[in-house]
Amino acid sequence: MNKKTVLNKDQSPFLELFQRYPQNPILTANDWPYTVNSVFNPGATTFHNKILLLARVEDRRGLSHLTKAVSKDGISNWQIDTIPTMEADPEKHPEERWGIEDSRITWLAELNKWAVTYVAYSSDGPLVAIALTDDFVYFERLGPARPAEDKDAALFPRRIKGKWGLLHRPMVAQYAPAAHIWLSYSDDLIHWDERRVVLICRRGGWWDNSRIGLAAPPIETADGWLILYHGVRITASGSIYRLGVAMLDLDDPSRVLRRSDEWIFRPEKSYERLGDVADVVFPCGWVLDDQTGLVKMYYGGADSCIALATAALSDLIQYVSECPEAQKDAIL
Ligand code: BMA
Repeated sequence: MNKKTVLNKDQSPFLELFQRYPQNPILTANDWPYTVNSVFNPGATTFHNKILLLARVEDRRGLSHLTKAVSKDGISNWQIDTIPTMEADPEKHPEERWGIEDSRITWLAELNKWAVTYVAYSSDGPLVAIALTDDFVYFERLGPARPAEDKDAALFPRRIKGKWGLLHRPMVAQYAPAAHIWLSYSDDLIHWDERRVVLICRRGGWWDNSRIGLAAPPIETADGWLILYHGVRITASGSIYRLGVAMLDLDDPSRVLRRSDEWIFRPEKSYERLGDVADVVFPCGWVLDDQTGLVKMYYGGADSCIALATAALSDLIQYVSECPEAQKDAIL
């Protein structure tokens, strides 16, 4: 356990960094302007001084698309597109045969555009695709960045040593059944190489022992790149998706400086424990308010709804700075 932790006195005797919005969930299928099965796992960003979510919407066939919801306070009065914002286009992009899922949004100041990394569900399995947009109406698809099977990807907001960096989670036969977080670099956001492993699943009884994946895009801090990731443990009654944090070196993000031993957020509430897939908290976006220093984390609950939890960035940084140095090569 960390020496110092942040106590959420109002909610539980446990040590909590993130505080749930009491009226969670903030968005469900019932809020949608058209008929859907579920809404969950949204990417998130700031857009014209509002919070924009790009929700994963699963239709009643079981296939997903992305639809945006915009709100001034990021909590209520969501304006939701009345038709899908970004739909799979399997004719032009065969890799999107079975839909598009789980967006992560990064503002790229150099291009004056947002990059949306998303999962294209191809007939070979899920793969990582990237699109650029400046209005969240038209999306310029750059095509697959990584072949199947690969997902949980987000870009760093700026070039590192002249190259774009992408964190992602390939399934690599050599390391099966575990799945780790990797880093690839590109000059042009289209051709990706120099892949290297960054964060590994821990073995044995750990909470993140079977699969891990990046949750939200990295946040740049003076101490390094702060990342949030989900970790899966498979149990006799199914998988549990929980969250951890790590700090990566600013100049070489394949170097993990610190990593939480303990999970920092887990399914507890009924909307996280019960749904289409039980016991899942799955963030794809967090938004930092520069004025208040608060991070709003948007996450899917049990693959069925969208919920919100907030933490002070300074608390997250302090917490991770007291975490152990990462044992990168423990498994490989
Ligand atoms: C992962 C992704 C997520 C989903 C989670 C739990 O593999 O497919 O979209 O929320 O499983 O079902």
